[in-house]
Amino acid sequence: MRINNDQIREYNQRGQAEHSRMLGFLAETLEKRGIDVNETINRLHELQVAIPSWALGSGGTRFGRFPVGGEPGTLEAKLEDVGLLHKITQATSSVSLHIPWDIPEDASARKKQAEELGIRFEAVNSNTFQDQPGQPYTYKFGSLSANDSMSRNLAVEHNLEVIKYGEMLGSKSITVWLADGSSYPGQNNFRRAFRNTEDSLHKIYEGLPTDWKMLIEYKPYEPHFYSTVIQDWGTSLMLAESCGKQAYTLVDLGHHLPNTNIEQIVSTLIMRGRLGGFHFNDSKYGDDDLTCGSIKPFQLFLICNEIIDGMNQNTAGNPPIEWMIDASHNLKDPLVDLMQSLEAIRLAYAQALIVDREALNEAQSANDVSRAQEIIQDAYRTDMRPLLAEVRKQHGGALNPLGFYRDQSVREQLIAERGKNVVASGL
Ligand code: RM4
Ligand code: MN
Ligand code: MN
Repeated sequence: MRINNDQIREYNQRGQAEHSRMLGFLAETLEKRGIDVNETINRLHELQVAIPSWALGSGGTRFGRFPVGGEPGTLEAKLEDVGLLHKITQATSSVSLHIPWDIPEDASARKKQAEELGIRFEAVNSNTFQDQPGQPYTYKFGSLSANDSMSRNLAVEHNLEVIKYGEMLGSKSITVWLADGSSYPGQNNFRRAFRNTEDSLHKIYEGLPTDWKMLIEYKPYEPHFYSTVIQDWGTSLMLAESCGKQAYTLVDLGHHLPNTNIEQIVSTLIMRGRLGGFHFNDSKYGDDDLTCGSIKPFQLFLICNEIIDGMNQNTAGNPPIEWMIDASHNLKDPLVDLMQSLEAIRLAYAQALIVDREALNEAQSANDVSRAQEIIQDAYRTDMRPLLAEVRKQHGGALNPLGFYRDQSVREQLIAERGKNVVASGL
């Protein structure tokens, strides 16, 4: 289904009076604080977050999956959904594919379709955490780290193939996430697993086009429960440095043990110029893949704060960070959930943009702890939502994406078009 500009315009007109009132108050408040509202609007529009192709259907847990209906059953339909999201939110101008869940059968047609929808292809993701039908060697005991060289080679070949697909679509990066690890003490040799992984990554890196990046993700546990080969940011950074300049660490918010100070990790990686990508989600316990900002919005804000501060200085020449949502939707309508995430990310970013950095720097230098805390919390407690609505409106999006989505009965229309039982590929 397609949404046209008139539908959005008509919807926005209905909310315009209330929007003007709220925006007027916020703009005045910000200007009094010496903040350039138009510049903030432009910076917010630049924050475009990719949608992963596997997040457009209902995600399951290992206990079950409850499809929402009208899910996109093909890559073409998935792109349509991302186009739809972008049309409404103006905040997600790219899509990230997972191969082989979403092999582009006709790459040029998909590329053309994406262009028409105003979206492009961001990082491609390899998948060596599942065996594919008929696969000659298993990943059961590891892929890039496997003791069996045949499994390792297969995994390397798969990653090289994923790069080929990405090239056809115009992607410029590959994300490698490994499920490799062990579940029992003594099951495997840590150093051998690390060296095998390093060696395999080098082979993939050799096949990386010169204008591409390799993003290496880490995760402390799951699916293995005793050890993970790339368990943390330090291990990922070591591997990235060992591969070369085009390799970076990717931070997934759900891939930390409880209470880890993620903002500090982000700050350190930018300082070294190695923060390549970001997977947004939220969690209470582990890799819960919940809606961004639903559990720890303050943490999200603090992370954005470090990103903005780090990238303002950027002495190590960290490249622009690749943003992506990496969530799973097992209760909510995936499109609604994604819109909530997009809003939460932009809100945290908007609040971080207005931190009074000069005053903060002075307070820090003077060891004025309470003043520093006030400055941070002052920004966090500013309701920037009217400005987010304004950014969207200026670029043709809906003042209130969720309101618009419900008003136009988008899910009902998708169900009518695609049927109740179609299920999207993914976890
Ligand atoms: C992993 C990791 C990867 C994602 C898979 C589906 O936990 O977050 O980024 O591709 O899940
Ligand atoms: Mn991830
Ligand atoms: Mn994850």
